Amino acid sequence: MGRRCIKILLTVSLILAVFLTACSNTAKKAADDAVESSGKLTISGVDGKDIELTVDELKSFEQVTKDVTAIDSAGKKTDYKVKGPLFEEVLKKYGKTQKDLKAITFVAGDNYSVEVPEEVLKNRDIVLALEVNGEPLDDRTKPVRAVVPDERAMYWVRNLVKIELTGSVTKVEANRIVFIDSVQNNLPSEDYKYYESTDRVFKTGEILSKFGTSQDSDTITLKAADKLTKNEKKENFLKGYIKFTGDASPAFVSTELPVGMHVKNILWFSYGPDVFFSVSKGLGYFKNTALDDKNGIALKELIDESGLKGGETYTMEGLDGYSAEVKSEDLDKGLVYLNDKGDVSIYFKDLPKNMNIKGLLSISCRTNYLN
Ligand SMILES: Nc1nc2c(c(=O)[nH]1)N[C@H]1C(S)=C(S)[C@@H](COP(=O)(O)O)O[C@H]1N2
Ligand SMILES: [Mo]
Repeated sequence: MGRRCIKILLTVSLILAVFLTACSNTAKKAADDAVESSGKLTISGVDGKDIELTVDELKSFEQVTKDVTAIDSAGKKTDYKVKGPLFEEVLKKYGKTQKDLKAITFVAGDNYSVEVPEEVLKNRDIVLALEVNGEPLDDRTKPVRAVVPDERAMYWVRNLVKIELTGSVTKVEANRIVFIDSVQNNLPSEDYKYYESTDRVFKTGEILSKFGTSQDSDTITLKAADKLTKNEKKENFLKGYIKFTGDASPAFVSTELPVGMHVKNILWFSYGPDVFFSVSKGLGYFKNTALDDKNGIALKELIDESGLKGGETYTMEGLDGYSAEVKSEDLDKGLVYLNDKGDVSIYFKDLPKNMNIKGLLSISCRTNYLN
């Protein structure tokens, strides 16, 4: 073998060595990618079908990069740089736009879920983030993190595995207010460990079945004193309790759902035509109204907040079954307050005393009374 031959052999083995290293790197990278891309995102209800997208498929859409700030319920801010396709781009492929959707629900692998309402879909971008701060998503967060810039972190769902394109949320008109403060002591209650304290709770199913008039809606709407309004699936709501003593009460809590799905400081929640209202929360929410020697919530404000409209007369009912009626033109003479025993009470200025009720259970109106 000549010198020249050895040189060729060396060159060939060098090329081979480089080639082999490259090969094994490619193999390793492919393996990594397989792990990273293992998750799938399902979009359900696309013209009645479910669509499954792998992370690789999501990467084939145009990728956007955004600097975003998350704000949690405590007002804490965190900055991120996120990268991934826009939900709108993905929908476009199936001939849809988020602007036409009434609501969607993000569902995570850890059972967290949240409905994204129409106003958010109309006004905000939704990034299906595949990278945060230049890094692939961690185990708790992959395959996708939903990011909705300028909306609360409640919508920034980690471990996003499904997006349901829910049909229209049929809104039933409210026609009855039931006071949570009045029913809480008339429902079976139990102890509930809430962080450091032990508070009292009743089952959500109890209040709906005992005091609700209709059972056929599949959504509950909750409004908190910080103005957060959210819809929850009945199925999830029934997994929990209303905590009516201690911090943040009334609160929707559940040991079966992630804490992010709890709702603190409930002003009201509605189910079908019934609005379950907290007077104790309302006292801090509305400006104080004074009527003669009493302080509380103007009846008109309470009725407007609850969305009861169009009634000619409103029927007030006490826990003891006593009832009285008030005409709509007299609503501004009424005051709802808690008396010295903590009972929900109603008082009218310059109207017959038999309209004043202690232990007020409900106020209902009949719409289309004349039709
Ligand atoms: N999968 C999943 N995503 C989730 C939650 C959760 O419990 N599970 N909590 C949500 C809520 S309520 C908030 S405030 C933020 C918290 O985001 P962080 O963990 O990045 O601070 O994530 C949201 N996304
Ligand atoms: Mo949260």
